[in-house]
Amino acid sequence: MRSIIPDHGKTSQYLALEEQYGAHNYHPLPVVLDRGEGVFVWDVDGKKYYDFLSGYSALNQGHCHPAIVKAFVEQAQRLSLTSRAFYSDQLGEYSRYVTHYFGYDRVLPMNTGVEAVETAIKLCRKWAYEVKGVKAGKAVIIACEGNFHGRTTGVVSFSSDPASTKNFGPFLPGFEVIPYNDLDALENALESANVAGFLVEPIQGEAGVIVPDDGYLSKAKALCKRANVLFIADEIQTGLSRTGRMLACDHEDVRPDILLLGKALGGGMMPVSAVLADDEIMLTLKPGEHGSTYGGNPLACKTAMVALQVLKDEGLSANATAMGELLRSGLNDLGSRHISIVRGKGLLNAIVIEHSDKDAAWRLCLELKENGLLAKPTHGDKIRFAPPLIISKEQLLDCVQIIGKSLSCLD
Ligand code: IF1
Repeated sequence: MRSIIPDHGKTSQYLALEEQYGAHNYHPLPVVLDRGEGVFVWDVDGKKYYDFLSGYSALNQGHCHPAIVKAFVEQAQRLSLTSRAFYSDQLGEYSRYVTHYFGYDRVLPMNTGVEAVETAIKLCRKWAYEVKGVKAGKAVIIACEGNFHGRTTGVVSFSSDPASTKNFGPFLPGFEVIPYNDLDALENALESANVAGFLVEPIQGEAGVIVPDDGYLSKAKALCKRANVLFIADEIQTGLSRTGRMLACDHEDVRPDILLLGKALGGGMMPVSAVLADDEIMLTLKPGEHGSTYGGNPLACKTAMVALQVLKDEGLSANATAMGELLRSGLNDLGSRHISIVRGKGLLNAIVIEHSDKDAAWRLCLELKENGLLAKPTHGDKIRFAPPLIISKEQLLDCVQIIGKSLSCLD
């Protein structure tokens, strides 16, 4: 067990409970949180931390945002779920709001991010057979090496990460995986008439915040358009102001044929995801062909509308841009020999740790925790730095100081 269980009374009691009664599908940092507010969280022993993970970018608006909580509580006390067997007063309002917000004809509401990805796969295949004219059962969707689109068996079918695939087969056919950020590979893959879609993260999050070359997204979209293939952007992590624009695709003025949103769409309150597309694609789905018990529930609709409005009202894209530049320059100015790369866009960033000890990134995260900042390694030597987008300049500089101080534990 790599983590060092602290000897705080309460903390170790909670760690023991999860150790004994929970599945061991995660290896969390040994900290037990019981309160969140804005960029801060507190543990059960009353210690305060900066949250530099933001619930994997589900907390772009910060913890327990007052306006989002208010809307959530009011709706929860009024009507939380109707199922789609009946209409609700919130779904129509939300559908108009979110389609106008992003400029699409229609929205299909789901809950988790991976459900939005699975929905997009079905929608893309449906469109391929009924509009493009691909031979029945032959549709192919192109994905990228290093992708992360969720954890269902269908979606891990095109994962290149052994931790996501080992002993979970057999897998869903109909996918071709090509190198990320490689337009020649995409052009070659698009030569087949059976290709229905290209599913891509504008920045690969789990892979360690891999930012593709400028122009990759716009050229990829042009190649897809020329091949009559749907460009499907997974903006579940990169969207909603996280990279300094409302969508990461906006950096290159790319309009996805199918847009996937999740995480912060729920304002950190509950899972809310969405698939957005125009009529030609979305109306291929007929009643009874797809759905979900909670998809489009009134509580999610109300919460998502306020979560989206907060992004605009509080100028979170601009703040993510400014604070991201400050963070990357601050980290580079530390001049630490332990940091080999600082990369990211907006407030989706990562550092790569250079050290002989393979557990160095983990040890650094333990030291950061002791110094009041929570972050966690991804894929061993990378640490994602993704605070809530509401973070102030003073708070950001305080965090850079904490990171600088903590790096000495690797000397
Ligand atoms: C875990 C990180 C991973 C996502 C993109 C779809 C989904 C995700 C681009 C699925 C989810 C989460 C899942 C969580 C860790 C976190 C994550 F990059 F954000 F850190 F794994 F890559 N598309 N990402 O990032 O959304 O079904 O989870 O709502 O599984 O450990 P979901």
